[in-house]
Amino acid sequence: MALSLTFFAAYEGLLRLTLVEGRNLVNPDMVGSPDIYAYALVKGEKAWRTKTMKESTLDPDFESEKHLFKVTEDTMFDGLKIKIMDDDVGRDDVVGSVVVDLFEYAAVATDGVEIPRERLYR
Ligand SMILES: [Ca+2]
Ligand SMILES: [Ca+2]
Repeated sequence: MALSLTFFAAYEGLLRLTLVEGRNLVNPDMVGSPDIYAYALVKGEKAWRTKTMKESTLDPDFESEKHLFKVTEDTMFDGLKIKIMDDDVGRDDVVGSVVVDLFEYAAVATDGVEIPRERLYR
């Protein structure tokens, strides 16, 4: 009898996202400052939206708002999508968005993940 066994680590579990702050964001409006809120999504899970900041700002402090997402091996590949939005009457503007590759952070707790402004695309 011959056999082969290969162990693959399963990337499945709970992902805790803590939103800390945004700094020096690109203003989607010609005048004034945007009314920032954030929106995060893992495929197959209900999207999560923060409250809109009380004051208009390009340097939002998210006060470490937290949310848990269930991640499966399938949805792991799609990553964590985060959008920073400007609350408007009618259609909201996108301030910036990013897809975070979850494999980079699999199985370890990672604090202080910086996403440079250049990586936020609109
Ligand atoms: Ca706007
Ligand atoms: Ca607005």
